[in-house]
Amino acid sequence: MNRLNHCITVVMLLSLTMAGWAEETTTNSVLRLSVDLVDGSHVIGVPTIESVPVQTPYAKMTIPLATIRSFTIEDDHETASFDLQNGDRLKGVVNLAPLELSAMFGTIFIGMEHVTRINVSTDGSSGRPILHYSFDRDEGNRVTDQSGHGHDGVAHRVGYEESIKGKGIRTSSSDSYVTCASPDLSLDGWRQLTVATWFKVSSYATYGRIFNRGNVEKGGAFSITVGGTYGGKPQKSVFSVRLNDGKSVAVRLDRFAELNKWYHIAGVYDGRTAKYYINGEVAGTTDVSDDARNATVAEPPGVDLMVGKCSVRRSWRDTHINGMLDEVMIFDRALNDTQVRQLYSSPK
Ligand SMILES: [Ca+2]
Repeated sequence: MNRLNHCITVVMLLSLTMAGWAEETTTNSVLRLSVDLVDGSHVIGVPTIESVPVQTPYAKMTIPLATIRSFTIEDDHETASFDLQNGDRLKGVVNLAPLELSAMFGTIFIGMEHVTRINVSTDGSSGRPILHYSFDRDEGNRVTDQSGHGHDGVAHRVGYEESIKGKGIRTSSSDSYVTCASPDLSLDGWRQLTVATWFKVSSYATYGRIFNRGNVEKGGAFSITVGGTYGGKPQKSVFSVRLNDGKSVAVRLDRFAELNKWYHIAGVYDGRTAKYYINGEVAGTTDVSDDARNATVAEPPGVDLMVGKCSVRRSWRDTHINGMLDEVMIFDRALNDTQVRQLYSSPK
């Protein structure tokens, strides 16, 4: 926080030209900015501005914040690349006064020369999952989606036990897992993605695969594994996302999970980078190749979400995670570091 205070103090002494902050937006939603700073700090707050003036080589325009997904400030502190909600990408020069934000610790001003990236989110959508299985109640074959989006799952021979948060499910064989059928949950058009869960491994199976959108036979959109054992050797822990146009991105870590210990993991894809989080901290990142930036997540037809295993083939006996899972969540947005940390640190 000292570094942040120092940064903010310095910024408040700066006087940059104020330009074009007064334009109207078309929404009444409260927008929040998540601001990444050059020194590694991160601040979330409600801005006083409602739009950003941008000079491109071909036009001068004013972009409402509500239409922006995120923008990145380049090293010259003037040029910004915008990713818009409709998939458009724009690049131009921004001429901004210090950004005024109502943050948790009061009003602050941040000069753009200290900013590397800004994510825009709408109150009420950011940080809320589009699928949430809390597993707090044994409902037989049914798993009610607690997100309110109706993406209920089907439980296959799972056991319900006391967990790190209420109850969770035990998946102790290849026959115990949870599915959510396509097209109930469609990833079509998604440009960002977050998956998160608590897990505990009782013994290492071959794959240790927790989420699989699709399966190993048909392919799929994404998967996250915690690393199993194959041929006596520990397997990597991998978060991978398949993108349209045949692209993909994957983060590979050494197997980290000790037996009988709870971990929180999250996989985040934001159109530029894939990140694998362990217990609220980034454990590994992989950048998307330039030609695949902002590609949508692949959505092969007719594949289900599988939680706890990765194959529909009964002959594959060891494709599950042998242990427990809890608080399974999927978001159609890329959560930022703070939001992932909150998932990990929220009350047990
Ligand atoms: Ca639970």
